[in-house]
Amino acid sequence: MITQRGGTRVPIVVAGIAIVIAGAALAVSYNSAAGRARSPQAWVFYLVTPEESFNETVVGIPHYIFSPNQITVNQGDSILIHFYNTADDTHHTFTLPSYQINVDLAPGQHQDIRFVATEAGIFPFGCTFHPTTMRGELTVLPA
Ligand SMILES: [Cu+2]
Repeated sequence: MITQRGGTRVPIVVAGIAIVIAGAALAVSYNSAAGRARSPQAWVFYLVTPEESFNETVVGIPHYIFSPNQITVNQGDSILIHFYNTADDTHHTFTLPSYQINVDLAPGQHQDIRFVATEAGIFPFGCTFHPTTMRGELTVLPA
């Protein structure tokens, strides 16, 4: 008798927990879908300046790049970029002319860059010291 009572209660409890979890999952997916459509997002990026493995003296171009080199946000979003010059022997800049941003860092330094993506479009950014290889694009999707 005790085994039967326990046997009937466990499935009911399990079903109840499953319903609560399913309801929470629906609420999360509904809220995130609504958030994407209506409210601005706050983005945080870490931008670093690694070296590619080729010998820049032999190849004849700098071996520095931006990582990442593609940033995509929605119009109206706020952006925080933690920009790190990870080189130990050269300056690097993060230069985004369309948003009037030009940050020059000495080796080993970092700086936070904050702005709001008010204008939609595709905006090139680069390093003024190594424009051949240190380049990327900020894509701001229209609201
Ligand atoms: Cu550079």
